[in-house]
Amino acid sequence: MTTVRAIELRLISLPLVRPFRTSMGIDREKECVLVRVETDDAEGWGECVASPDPSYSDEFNQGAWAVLRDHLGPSLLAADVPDAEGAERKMAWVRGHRMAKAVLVMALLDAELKASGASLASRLGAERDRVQCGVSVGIADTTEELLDQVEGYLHEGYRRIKLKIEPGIDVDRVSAVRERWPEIALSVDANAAYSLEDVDRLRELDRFGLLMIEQPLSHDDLYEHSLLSTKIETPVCLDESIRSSADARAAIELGACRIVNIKQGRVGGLLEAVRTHDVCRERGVPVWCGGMLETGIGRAANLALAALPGFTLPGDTSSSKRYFEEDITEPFVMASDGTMPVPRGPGLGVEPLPDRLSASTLRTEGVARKE
Ligand code: NPG
Repeated sequence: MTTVRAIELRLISLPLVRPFRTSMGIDREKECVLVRVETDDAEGWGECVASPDPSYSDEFNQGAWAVLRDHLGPSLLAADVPDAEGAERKMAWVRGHRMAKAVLVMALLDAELKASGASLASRLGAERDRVQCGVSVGIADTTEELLDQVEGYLHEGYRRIKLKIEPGIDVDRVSAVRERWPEIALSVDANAAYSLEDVDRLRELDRFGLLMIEQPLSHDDLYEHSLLSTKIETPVCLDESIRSSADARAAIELGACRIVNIKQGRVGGLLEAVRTHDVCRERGVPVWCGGMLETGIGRAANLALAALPGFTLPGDTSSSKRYFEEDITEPFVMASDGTMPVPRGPGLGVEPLPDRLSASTLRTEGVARKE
């Protein structure tokens, strides 16, 4: 049992090394909410995966800030919280807002584990000490530029290349990459940009031997994905549509996907991410760890999660330098064999560097106790 003494919210912004274009738009910097909690025993950090705008999901930074400050934070502040599962239960009265809940789960787990000396990886049930890394390549202005980027990433050792696609910037680009590198593990991600009317176009991708097509159709339509899955050969992987372990179960039972991307923030936290992993594993469905351009805080959590046994495909867990000139933690570095070590220290195993943190902070606010 511990008491949550203080919760501090912090909005930070870091420039990205290169703009990241997807079918949803272009990100030029990483802006996100960090949370620091203080309990009786220790301090813990969490990173919220929400973006500045609600294009990937219905959550966004200012919304997460408001629900953390006015609802979720006060539910935990000054409360006796037995552990992170207890915190989940105390927050369960708030419907949705999974990314906001997830950041508190992460920060409380970090504090709890720092106090006990255990690593997040061991707490979650990790079985590996290194994970396989893939990289997600944004939509480039030209095919030549895309080929140059892919070449650079392959040279660094990435084990899987994922190409962002959208209607019209798809078959030709994939074809060019496949022609140049016939053997690499290659996948595509549409971020919900297609509809069932595009089935002929999507079928054209079948000839490239892709590992998967990620989230081709609407972010909230399992049924249509189940129909599409019978019409194309490329395995469908779901990302946006899976917001909980129950969603994963429904998607698998409906035949809506054959692979699941797990992002702890999207499903409401690291503990629900483990449940989602378990649901998939029991059904023989491979999972991999998605990425949301995280700083070192969220990256540490992703690496711990990706070390669980059901994560059999390389994740979007790339080196810090693929995103940032300077991260807010010590940078994560992928080895030339395309693997990255899982942090082993207590809790997340990383700390924000004070000068980097203050240089990137846009604003901070403490959660106030409810009268
Ligand atoms: O390497 O962290 C990464 C980026 C991986 O493509 C990636 N993320 O749709 O999964 C996605 C996409 C994303 C990034 C979505 C940021 C939302 C925000």
